[in-house]
Amino acid sequence: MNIGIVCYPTFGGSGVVATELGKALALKGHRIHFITYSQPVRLDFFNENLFYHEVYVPPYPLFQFPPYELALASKMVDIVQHEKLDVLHVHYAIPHASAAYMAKQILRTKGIQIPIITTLHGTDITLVGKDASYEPVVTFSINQSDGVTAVSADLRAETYQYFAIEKDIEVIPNFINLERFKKQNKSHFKAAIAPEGEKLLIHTSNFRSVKRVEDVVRIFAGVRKQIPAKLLLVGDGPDRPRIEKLCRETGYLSDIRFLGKLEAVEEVLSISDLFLMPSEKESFGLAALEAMACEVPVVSTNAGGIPELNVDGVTGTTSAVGDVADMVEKALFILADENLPTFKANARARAEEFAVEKIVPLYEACYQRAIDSQ
Ligand code: GMT
Repeated sequence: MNIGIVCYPTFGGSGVVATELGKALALKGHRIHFITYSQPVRLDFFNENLFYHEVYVPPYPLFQFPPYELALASKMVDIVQHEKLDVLHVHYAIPHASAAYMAKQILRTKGIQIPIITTLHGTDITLVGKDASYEPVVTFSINQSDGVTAVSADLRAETYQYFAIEKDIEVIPNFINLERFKKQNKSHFKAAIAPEGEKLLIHTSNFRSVKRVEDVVRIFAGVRKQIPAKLLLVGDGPDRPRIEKLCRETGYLSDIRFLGKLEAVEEVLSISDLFLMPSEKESFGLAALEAMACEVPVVSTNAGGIPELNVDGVTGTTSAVGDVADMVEKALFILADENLPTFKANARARAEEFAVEKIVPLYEACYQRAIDSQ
């Protein structure tokens, strides 16, 4: 198939899923055309089936808000027409689904039919999309899509709850490349960070309030009071200054390291013992899946779709949002020497259920159904 993929190219989970999907499809022989405003971060290797088309928004003094959606729709029209695409797959409803709808209508006037698949990733529904400023457009463009997928059953349920959706929404979970995300031997790194054999806790995110990074620090402080431990914080974002202040206040600053936006996150995951995900909302929790693939169990909340990944008492534990005391207690239980090996093995086994090879065919089938129904 000749497939157009529209996504946010930055570090966010939706962009990572979209890019990894495109790479996996290209390796299976499909021709993949990425359409976005800058090179996707994970589009990091050459393959004869991968193409990248940059959306340029010409500046003009009149535009307080440059009309990206229009430039994107125009680019989609151009690429569908000239690269002879069979299907357009847009990731994250806002503004990609409505831009795709406009492109589809323009192409129809030229006698070209193009099916649109929209994948809902989470905040496009749970935070941003249901805001009255966007809701009518989000509802309309989801209903106008030829196929709709959501990354968890919880996100599908929430979409039906908050929007008047007439379409079937198929659940296709996040997936993982188990070749890249596996436990690597990084014992020299572990010896440098935890020379006394301290337990290593880790959190990766974009440091936005929905991630509740303060709770990460509080959970760590609770664990650190009981046992020798270190905390690795990967990523960056708007809450970082507040988090640094809180780290100082705990008195454990010397046991906490901010590693920034590491690309090879699998290397630090490989030396970690426990992943912390105390999110307020999380449609799936791709970061937790990456950790689990590297044999790192997860202490998380039971928010959104997280329990569809992290099985309470098996691959880690789940707690109510904000219940730091419970998460401390459960972290200490998992980290106990007699429990940790079982949790680690279970985490990897669960991650294997989300292998890229198992999930990508679900998207291929979804494309084929949409193409056949035109
Ligand atoms: O987690 C984020 O804030 C980024 C966000 C995105 O859309 O880029 O991630 C969402 O999509 C990921 C991929 O499908 C999911 O694994 C994340 O759980 C989801 N984040 C939230 O729902 C907060």
